[in-house]
Amino acid sequence: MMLKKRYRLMAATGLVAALLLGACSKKEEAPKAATKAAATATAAATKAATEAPKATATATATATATASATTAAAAPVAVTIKEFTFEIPATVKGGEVTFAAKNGGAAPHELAIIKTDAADVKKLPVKDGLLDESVNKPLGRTPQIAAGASANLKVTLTPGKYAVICNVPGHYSLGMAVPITVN
Ligand SMILES: [Cu+2]
Repeated sequence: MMLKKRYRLMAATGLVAALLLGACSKKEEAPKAATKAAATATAAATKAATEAPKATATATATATATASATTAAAAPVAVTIKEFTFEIPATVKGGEVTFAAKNGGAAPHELAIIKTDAADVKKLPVKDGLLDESVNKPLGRTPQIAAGASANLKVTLTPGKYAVICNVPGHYSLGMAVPITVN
């Protein structure tokens, strides 16, 4: 809005200057200089008028893009992984969810999510030192994340109860599971 106003003002000023200079040239009979000045002012006014819609269009496009990005995806859910737990919000909003996981621990970890109504998500069936994924199949998981590194996991979650777990051998048995609720 401000840009548009400024350009309009500039265009108007240019036109007025051109008209005044044009008028003066007749009175004072200095046609060449006045005509040249008028031409320059007119050109400036035309340029300003041409550029004004462009500036407005760009501003509008940026605003639209920002608005759709906001409605398309919720902000990522920040997760910090530690030995042997996850710092994660207890509830997240359903739909397309992005977990932005940072490994703040010393060992490699992963973030996997399973659907479970279990009262204690640390006591799910285990097999060979792992959470038994034939019983609780992850809906999604990050690759293994090195200490200090980050990874995102994008999953579509319907409302209900879930658990975020790490199934690097031995980690689940060390209690690496945290319940979360999706609203
Ligand atoms: Cu782990």
